[in-house]
Amino acid sequence: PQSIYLKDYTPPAWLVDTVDLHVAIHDTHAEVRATLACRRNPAGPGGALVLDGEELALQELAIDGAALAPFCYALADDRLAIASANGAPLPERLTLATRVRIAPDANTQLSGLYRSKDGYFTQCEAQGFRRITFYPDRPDVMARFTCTIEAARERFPQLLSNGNLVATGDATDGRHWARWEDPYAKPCYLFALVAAKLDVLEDRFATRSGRTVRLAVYVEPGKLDQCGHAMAALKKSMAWDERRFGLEMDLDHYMIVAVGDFNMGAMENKGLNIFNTKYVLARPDTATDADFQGIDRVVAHEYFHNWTGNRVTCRDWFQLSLKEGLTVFRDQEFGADVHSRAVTRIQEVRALRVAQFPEDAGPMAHPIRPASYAEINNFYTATVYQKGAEVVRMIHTLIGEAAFRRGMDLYFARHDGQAVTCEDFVAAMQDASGVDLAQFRRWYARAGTPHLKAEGRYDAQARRYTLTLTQSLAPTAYEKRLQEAGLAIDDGPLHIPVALGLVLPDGSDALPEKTRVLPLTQQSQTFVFDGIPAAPVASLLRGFSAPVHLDFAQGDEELAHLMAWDSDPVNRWEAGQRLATRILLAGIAAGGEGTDWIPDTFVAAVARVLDDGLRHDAALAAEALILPAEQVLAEEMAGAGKAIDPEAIHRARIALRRHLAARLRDRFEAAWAALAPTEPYSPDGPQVGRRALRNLVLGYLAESDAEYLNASVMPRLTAQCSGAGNMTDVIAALGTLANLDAPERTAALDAFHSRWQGEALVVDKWLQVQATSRLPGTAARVRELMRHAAFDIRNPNKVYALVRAFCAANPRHFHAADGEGYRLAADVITELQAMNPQVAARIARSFDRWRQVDAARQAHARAALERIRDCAGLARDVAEVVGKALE
Ligand code: BAL
Ligand code: ZN
Repeated sequence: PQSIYLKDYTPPAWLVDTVDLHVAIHDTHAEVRATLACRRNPAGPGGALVLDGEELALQELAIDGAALAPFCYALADDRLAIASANGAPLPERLTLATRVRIAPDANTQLSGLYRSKDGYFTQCEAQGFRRITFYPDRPDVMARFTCTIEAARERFPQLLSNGNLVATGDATDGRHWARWEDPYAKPCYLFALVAAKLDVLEDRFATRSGRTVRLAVYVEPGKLDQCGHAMAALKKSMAWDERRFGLEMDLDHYMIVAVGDFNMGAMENKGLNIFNTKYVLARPDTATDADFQGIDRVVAHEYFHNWTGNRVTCRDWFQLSLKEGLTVFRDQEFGADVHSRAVTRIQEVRALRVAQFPEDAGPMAHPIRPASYAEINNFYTATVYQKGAEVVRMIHTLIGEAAFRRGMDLYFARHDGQAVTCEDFVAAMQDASGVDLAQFRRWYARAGTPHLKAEGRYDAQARRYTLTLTQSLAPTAYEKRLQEAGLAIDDGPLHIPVALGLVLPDGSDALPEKTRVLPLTQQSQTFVFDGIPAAPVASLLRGFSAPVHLDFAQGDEELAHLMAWDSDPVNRWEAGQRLATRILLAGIAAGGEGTDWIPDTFVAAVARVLDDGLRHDAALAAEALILPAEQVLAEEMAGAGKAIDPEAIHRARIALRRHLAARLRDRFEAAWAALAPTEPYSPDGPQVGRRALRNLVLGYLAESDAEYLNASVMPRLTAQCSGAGNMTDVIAALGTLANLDAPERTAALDAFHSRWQGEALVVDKWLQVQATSRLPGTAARVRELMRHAAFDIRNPNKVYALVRAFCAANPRHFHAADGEGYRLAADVITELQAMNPQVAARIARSFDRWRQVDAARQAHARAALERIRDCAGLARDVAEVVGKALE
């Protein structure tokens, strides 16, 4: 597919000041009338009035009240270009009126206006509005919207859009209408409309300036008992944004609508967020602790977009990380403040390693502000979001909290109501802090994960520690492509904040400020620390201060010292991960066979972490006892230039778990008993950590020999599946059972399905635990489940729960030596791409690392990719992903 380039950006030729929409929903179609007050942009390139439009049946077209003769305009599949007004040149200001028909019931892409169950919903980011009406569909065209919705009253009692409800009324034939007016100019990607029968939970929030905002969470009838947590999260987010950033809600209404068919997690439409049900509905018996926390974070994220995204938006889609990286940073900070800062950070680092580092090393590698793309929907990625947040975090680290806040204030003072670039954000941070961020800007333009090599030396006589840091960043597929297109690459060194601590033999910090941020700006730089009384163990990148690969030759003893003493909890965790990774790589080299490669010191360290967790922080211990993921180990192999061996990785990881289970059984049993719940379930506070650790321990115990497993562990697993009152414990046990080849497995899965078949989100969990099972035959079971009544390929959540879980979270089966995993993925992608290209393209990303597996697997993967590539009428989304994979 054709790429578009950031360098080709030109301002819009025409601007739109106001939009008056009238959307009438009928049984067979919807009719959309749009009246746009347009004016020529004095800063634009001139020329015709070009409007985007897809799958719109044009009924009427008029300028300033006069119908346009066909010779005045050209209508193509994706646009309408108006060159003149019935022979006269277009006036500088004009009113354009269009009437189109659309078919929301046939809209399986879930972009634009579509039907879900019995209601109608919209998703306009990035380019869905052009599927509703003709419009210059680009974020730098900002207009004030009025929207009137008309539909049958009985079937669609709620008619919602952005802003304030200004009028309602009855129409003929049992129909009614509602008119909404949004006082803020916005890009059309923030437009939203809902016509449905929904229950509503209402509340109020008093802003600190004394205004009252009406809050409403709309859900499918009968689900009101599942939306209290989302409402509480919304109120917490509003209070937090006032406290931390001085940002208040600016509308009288703030509505969240939950819908079961949704491509993304949620959408920040102005005043009318539309959410995937997954991030709204929760009750202790239906949702896990992770679900509750996911709701907190996504509700906060969408709310925070009201300022970072809506009040100040993106000039073009290359700037997507301007709003997404910044808003993820904000929701991360919210998570850190309302939950545990350390645990939140550890989970972010883990997610970055599992998803973003592989992306940065694969065929779809791109910087947080890409210079080109073929399909913008493919760039809602871990890089734009998570690495984008890391880049914002690095600015925060370099300039400090107070200057960061001043930078935010300046950003809003300068750009409120504008569509701007990443450069504008960095400029505000630089100007407010006085810190030169010129070199830092390279983070926006370079793809790939930098390597940071560290070498430390201690001179006892001089009481001096010397640290030499060297950075390197090899070109990725992205840079090669840019070069082929004749575009320059700025490959100078990056500005990397390296947060360092020096941990003394007694465990204390040698530096008076404990942690010092070293600004690494050269390719290689030496830092000297005087007055260090004894040989320290360096703790580098505390808090994961930069998204890099660290290459630092520290011995097992040193890592064990950091695990025990580092004052930074993230680096205590990190030391454990590095030690475990080293051991597992040795195990992988041994084919995952035997246990000679497991040192006793590691077993002792695990025991210590467990004891510590029981005494202090169970949540941190639970994080520490999760071994590095198979995907992370795969990246380690690839980084060392070896072919990824998914079987050996899997075997080694299980062998280590079994060894720990055997050696530490008594400790695990004691922990299981000590962590028994003592109070009624709540998804907050220390309980979450205790449950996480207890379930983790149960998972280890389930790795015991058959005799102990059957006699002692299986009864607890089955009892927990059927008897626990909360989904966290139920699903932990069911997930463990799903890995066991035992009759109890089938019974538990069947019982779970019977109990929960009416709750779509819980059924997703049932699909997911089966898709991620270790057991042989999992691919066949996934195929069987695709034919089960519980599965629906048109529902993204079902595809994510079953197919994406299999492809992305079950590496051993996805990369099966016989190619069955790849064939399964190709079968789904070829079927799905015609219905929902966005979701199909996400599944296609599972092939990102196909060139890193062995030759036999590569042959199977290539065959699958070529089959997708050759599929008739292949959607652009999938064509870009597969095309880049095969380059
Ligand atoms: N803007 C798309 C959904 C989100 O990132 O909030
Ligand atoms: Zn977002």
